[in-house]
Amino acid sequence: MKTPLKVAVTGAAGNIGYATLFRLASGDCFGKDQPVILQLLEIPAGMKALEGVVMELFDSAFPLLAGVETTDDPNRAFAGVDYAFLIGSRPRTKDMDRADLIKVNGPIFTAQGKALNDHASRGVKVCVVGNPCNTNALIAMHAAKDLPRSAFSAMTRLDQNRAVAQLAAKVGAGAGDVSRMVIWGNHSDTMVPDFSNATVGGVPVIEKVGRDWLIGDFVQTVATRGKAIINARGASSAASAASAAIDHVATWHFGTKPGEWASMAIPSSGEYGVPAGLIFSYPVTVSGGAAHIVEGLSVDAWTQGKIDATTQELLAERAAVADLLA
Ligand code: NAX
Repeated sequence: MKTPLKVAVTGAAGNIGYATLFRLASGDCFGKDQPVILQLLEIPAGMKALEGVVMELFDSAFPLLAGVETTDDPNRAFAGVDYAFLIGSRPRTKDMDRADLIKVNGPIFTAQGKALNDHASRGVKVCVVGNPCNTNALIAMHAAKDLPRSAFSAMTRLDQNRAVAQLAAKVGAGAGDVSRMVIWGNHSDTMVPDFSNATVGGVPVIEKVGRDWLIGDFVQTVATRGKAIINARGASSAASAASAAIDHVATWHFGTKPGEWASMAIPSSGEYGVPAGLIFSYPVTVSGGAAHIVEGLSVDAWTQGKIDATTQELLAERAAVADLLA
């Protein structure tokens, strides 16, 4: 039996946390032979609900679940962890704009970045889901002075998965037939779904469905899918967000398949003209636990214009939290 991996999940009693835990415990993320110890963080008000979640985990009798701990103290939640899913944060309410959201959630990620710095495994890998996830990852990374910057990422995999599903449905293929469909930039309305290298069954999607649909309905549908789900379900995406978080971390753990790309928001070193230091979603390959930005792609003017806009948004978000990055 392998040594259990220690996995922290914050906001563990929330909607996405709830959906993530059962996938982790069943081996969907780290493999069907890899035990896990779950270290679950909630705020004090969430601890009672978390007790119920833990009862359900127990009742599922998962063979791979080697332990569950719950706490409202980030220092305990992150003790020795190999992976951390930072999901918990305050959701945006009707009276809040994005700037308000950044202000209320930023300090959470300063505290959690410090706790990761002081207590996590030196090889920890952190996936930030809580919004605004790129900028929250930036804040946590700055607070974790002793961890490598490469320990931090934010999730744009849900946007990628949504795009893949739309393409597959349009051509009547399976999601597994779609390759190299990637997202650039921020996880927000300014995200850039980049279909220019995407293929279905090895054929470029542009040939299959035409550019007009791609730059029109397709991009619009992907960018506004979150709102469409809220309108239909009366609640924001949860199971699909959890599934994307599992995909993101599984790719980080196992690597990309030969020829495959994934989307991960990771610290920029200036690639494709993006200011260094921003947490920016790029097409990546992953091997040996390290994400490598796919370099040398030619970016057309339409895509570049959108990359510039999403970059400007991330710069504005960074400016709004400058006090947390000192
Ligand atoms: P919920 O409100 O259902 O759950 C959030 C949970 O976090 C609650 O249980 C709350 O008690 C807990 N929490 C709050 N502050 C905390 C803290 N300081 N430490 C630990 N736990 C804390 O929200 P949910 O639907 O689960 O969404 C969670 C986050 O994911 C939100 O910020 C949401 O905007 C974001 N999303 C990100 C997505 C992405 O693609 N990156 C997509 C889905 C989702 O919108």
